[in-house]
Amino acid sequence: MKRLITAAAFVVFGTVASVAQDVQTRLIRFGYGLNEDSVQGRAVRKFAEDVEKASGGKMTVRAIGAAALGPDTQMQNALVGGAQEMMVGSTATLVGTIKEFGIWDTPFLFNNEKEADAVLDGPVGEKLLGMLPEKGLIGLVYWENGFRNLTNSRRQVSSAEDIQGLKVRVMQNQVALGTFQAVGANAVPMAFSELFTALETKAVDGQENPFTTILSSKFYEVQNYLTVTNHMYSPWIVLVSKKWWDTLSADEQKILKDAAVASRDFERKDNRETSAKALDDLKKAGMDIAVLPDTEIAKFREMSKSVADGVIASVGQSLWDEVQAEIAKVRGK
Ligand code: KDG
Repeated sequence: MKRLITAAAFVVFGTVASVAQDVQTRLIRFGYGLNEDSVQGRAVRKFAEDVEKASGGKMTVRAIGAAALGPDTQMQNALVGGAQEMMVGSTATLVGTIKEFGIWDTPFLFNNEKEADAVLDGPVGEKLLGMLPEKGLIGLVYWENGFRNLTNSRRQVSSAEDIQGLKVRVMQNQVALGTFQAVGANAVPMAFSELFTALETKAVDGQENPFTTILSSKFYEVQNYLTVTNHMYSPWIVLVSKKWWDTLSADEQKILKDAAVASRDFERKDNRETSAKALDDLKKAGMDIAVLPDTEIAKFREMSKSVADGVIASVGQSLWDEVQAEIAKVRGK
């Protein structure tokens, strides 16, 4: 009798276990644009560890950094075509496909990370993720690139006027372009993967990115001046090929979703904990660092107000109002 119960128990638990793990052997090529020693690289490796653990080693994530699989736009196309399974990159390069993502590049949209997290992880952030499947992409979560700051090789920027005439590389969409045109820069849209060489050859004078990205990309080797502006908050987005996603079981999709959420929290924490040290390391690397005075930030805000008008015209008043309402909920607390 005891053997019968044991055998029955094995069948039940064995079946339950096999049902809980409807997982095939999978190789997931996960591309990203920053160097391996970066917040992006560390978070992709964290994601890989969690996926492999949760799948009993059946789902293997191959982290491929430094834009080895191409710039963000090329990786996005590879995901749509099913030639690559996953990537993390800028939402900025999605704007050509889904214009609503341009809202995240509005200058001075968020005042702090708390607002960014609440809006990106809230109903509006989810609404924009919901627009991706019809374009062949699945958006799992937002990570953090962070608040962007200006570097250049020509002069320290101590006023909004000092930006005038600088040839500044910007992300490839109209919002980022308009932001720096509004303050008189000669703004040049360019893929991130081409940026270091463009700075090194002086094809452009400067660029703008968060401290951790400036450090991990070694921009201090080709940029003399860093001006703290915090003019824009940039999210990253973890994307999956829909063509490939649709071949996965519910258990496999849950493993990826759960690991994506854990990697989001890990990456944001890592970025925030290492940001101050990154600024210190940039100073130690010899960069001339200044903070743009509040009076000049106010001028930057005023000069770039027209950019927000352009965003509203592009994404619609309704979505803009939804974002503002979500921000107000956090600001009000
Ligand atoms: O692949 C790296 C880019 O996704 C990311 O760094 C975007 O901030 C970005 C930029 O400046 O292009």
